[in-house]
Amino acid sequence: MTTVNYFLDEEQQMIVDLAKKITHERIIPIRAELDEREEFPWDIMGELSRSDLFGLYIPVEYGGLGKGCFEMCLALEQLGYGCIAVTTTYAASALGAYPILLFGTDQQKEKYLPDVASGKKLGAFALTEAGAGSDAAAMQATAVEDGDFWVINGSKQWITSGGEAELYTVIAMTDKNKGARGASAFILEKGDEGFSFGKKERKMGLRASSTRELIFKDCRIPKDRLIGKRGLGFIIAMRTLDYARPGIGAIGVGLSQAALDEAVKYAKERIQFGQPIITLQAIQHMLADMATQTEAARSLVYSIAKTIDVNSKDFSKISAMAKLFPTDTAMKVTTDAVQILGGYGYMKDYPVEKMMRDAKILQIYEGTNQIQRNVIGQSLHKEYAKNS
Ligand code: COS
Repeated sequence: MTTVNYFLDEEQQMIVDLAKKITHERIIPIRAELDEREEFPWDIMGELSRSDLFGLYIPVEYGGLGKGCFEMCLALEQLGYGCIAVTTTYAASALGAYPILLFGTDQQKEKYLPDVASGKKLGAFALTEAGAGSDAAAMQATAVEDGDFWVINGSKQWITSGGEAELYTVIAMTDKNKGARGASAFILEKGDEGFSFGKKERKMGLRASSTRELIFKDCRIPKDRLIGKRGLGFIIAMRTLDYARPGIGAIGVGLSQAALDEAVKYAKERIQFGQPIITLQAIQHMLADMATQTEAARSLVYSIAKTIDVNSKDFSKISAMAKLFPTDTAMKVTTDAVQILGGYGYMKDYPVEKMMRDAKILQIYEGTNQIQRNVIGQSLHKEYAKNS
């Protein structure tokens, strides 16, 4: 049987094999329990840390492996096959570190990146607020200069790894009347005075990942915690999301593949009308669409991630595509997997109900899929205006 060959080199294949091993040996056996107990996956984070995967995208001089967006996507796909709550915890650490990696000073990189690369410290990214989701520029948290310090006030909502992470990239307004140009990015450390956490959210899916509010009350941090320049915060946040979104697509590919595999396995075993249901054309057509869409999503993520690694200039549009299609696909494929398993699929005895609950967040976080369509649409508008 021929499968699509993506011609991975030796190192890339090693990354895939390593992440696959962790998924099958460490994640799949306990994912239902973690989900049920809403338990943060510290043991698995330890395993990822020992296997050097936390440093995949971090340059060698800061203790990482110096790989790119493509290798990150390969790892995220394999881990996403096992459990996207665990994988999101891993990915969120990168999201927290990207602003420092992309815009930080040498001192900031030296101080913070080695601990993220080793997995000793988890990172987190804080942009969203209660009243500022898709409209990120509507944020209300403020940072005011006071001598050698910045004083931060306000809150951030639904922050992945909130309370568990040690490092937080926080976007706050430094010049409220300047809109998106009035935001700045800061590094916050767990334990900073005036920085606390709200209650742990209870969620439909992604239950092993911790989601919390961050609360800042006259939180004073040294001046050197500013990332990049004052006023660059919104752009830093958008560039960070540009880098991270293909990874969310890759998680969607892994989840789709897992749901497809479960559906095929079940359809071969389930006897109705005297035959395995995989012999029924109605089921075959569903599986054919699920397989084709999953492969299309994988091809899209891989080719876009490779493009980003080679040409890292203006890639908002393709990055949004790499998030949009695979995550809509994951929602569809997991829903169809539940349908194929029927009553069994709706029960917790099979993994597909968790997969379907988990899939929903992929269409919402790191920019809703409506926002991805906006980003793509606005890029097209600009491109065609330029070319006409
Ligand atoms: N890279 C660099 N700069 C960018 C950018 C990007 N990807 N996207 C926007 N900008 C710049 C714009 O060029 C503009 O700069 P100027 O002031 O120099 O013109 C500035 O940022 C504001 O851009 P825009 O006017 O498009 O901002 P909006 O407030 O209309 O924001 C979007 C629109 C869709 C870009 C934004 O609100 C968004 O992405 N929302 C989703 C947020 C999100 O993903 N939340 C999840 C949080 S993480 S779980």
